[in-house]
Amino acid sequence: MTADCLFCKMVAGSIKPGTVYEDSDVLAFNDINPQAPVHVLVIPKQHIATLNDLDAGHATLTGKLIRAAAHIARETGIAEPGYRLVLNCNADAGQSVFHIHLHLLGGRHMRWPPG
Ligand code: DGP
Repeated sequence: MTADCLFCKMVAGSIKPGTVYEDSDVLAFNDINPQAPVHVLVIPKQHIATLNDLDAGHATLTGKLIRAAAHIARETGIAEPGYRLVLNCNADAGQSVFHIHLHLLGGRHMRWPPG
């Protein structure tokens, strides 16, 4: 846990997110500013600031994040016709919270390329 990290406070329970999924390693909650009918953030409970901070020891954890996102997609009914996972890394990608998170977006048609 990092004291000044918003998402660590959600993991610790001092800020209550709209939790949609939780297990021993992963927490998922509704985004405060949804960009699609379903917009869930899937985070590791462990504080990792950016994608650039992942190493080989995080391989199992990153697999759990993706599998949790797929589980939530099924549970929220967006697995078909489809959904998108986004992981922003640093300034040019628009990362604003420096605790890695997958954006799970669905419930509408997605355009490509993203902005
Ligand atoms: P990113 O820009 O990729 O770092 O995404 C950060 C996301 O975090 C953004 O979509 C909005 C969301 N967010 C920021 N503050 C809060 C909050 O207090 N609660 C929730 N549920 N989401 C938040």
